[in-house]
Amino acid sequence: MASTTFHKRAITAGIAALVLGLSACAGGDGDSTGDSTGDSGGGGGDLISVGFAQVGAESGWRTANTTSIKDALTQENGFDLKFSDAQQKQENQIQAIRSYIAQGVDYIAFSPVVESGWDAVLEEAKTANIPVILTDRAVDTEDESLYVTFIGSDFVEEGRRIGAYVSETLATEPIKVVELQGTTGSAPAIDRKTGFEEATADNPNVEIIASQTGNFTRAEGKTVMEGFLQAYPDIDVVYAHNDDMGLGAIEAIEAAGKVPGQDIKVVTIDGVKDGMQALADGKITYIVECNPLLGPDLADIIKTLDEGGTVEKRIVTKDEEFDQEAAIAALPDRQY
Ligand code: GYE
Repeated sequence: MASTTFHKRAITAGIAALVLGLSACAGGDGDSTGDSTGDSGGGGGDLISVGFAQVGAESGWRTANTTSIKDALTQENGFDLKFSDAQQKQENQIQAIRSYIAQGVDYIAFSPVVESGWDAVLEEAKTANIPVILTDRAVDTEDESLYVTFIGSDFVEEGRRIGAYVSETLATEPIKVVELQGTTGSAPAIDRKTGFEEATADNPNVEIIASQTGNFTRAEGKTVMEGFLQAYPDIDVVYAHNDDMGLGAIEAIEAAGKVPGQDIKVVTIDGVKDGMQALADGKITYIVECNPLLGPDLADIIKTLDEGGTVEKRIVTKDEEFDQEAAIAALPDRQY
């Protein structure tokens, strides 16, 4: 597949040079990080054009991820990046991908907001000979030829690791756990739930009494937690699928006159600055990291493919985990 890609780009490079020559007088200096409807010209014949369809700006993780992508896929680094924000809506993402196909970009990369429902648009990209790279989140498809590679964390493993911490450290006596799930139907929400349940299944002290989506945002995490606090007076642990929902839950816990970290323990996934600060302050009790800095690897993958090379079908990024002491040590050098 990679060599097909290379040929396609080699051929279109010739055509692009012609088109650029003709359209140069039309101006269009091309905002390389403009939205998907921006002009498709964009700076210079031998740049690799990449359409990136981002999920949204729902969390600190996402903001760090977007910065990483934009910082890596610069013109200086050989890229013409077209970037779009789908505001957590699948239809917006599909529209952005279609627009990248229409513009004839060299590569498409995206982080699918939900797992299912991508086959049709990915078929269109395949027909147009545009390689697709999944970053961060997976798609659920039977046809693996619809994408070149998937780079991102192992979300089931993240759930398992936080579950193991809860089971081994917090559940030495019976505990009641509430779960704040990520976006319904998204890979990280599905997988982090699965991993946590797996790791706590054989400990009868762990009882998950409620589980609801907070859509990965601080505001919704807070609202859902307010409801949980009213319905269940005896919550011991909050398992939030990301830091932002955990931080929203902390606001709700404090507003209810309880002390996070003491009356109710909060454990989360991500490890962004605000989460790590709350861990250092004792308000969050444990964090399993999810590394958002995927930009440099994405740039490498595309360059490799562009030179006719091949890449692994699945590239798993490494994540650490932090308690309070580790968070205090890590914070001064934390990049995001
Ligand atoms: O954990 C969450 C974000 O897909 C791994 O999406 C990502 C998740 C991340 O909104 O904060």
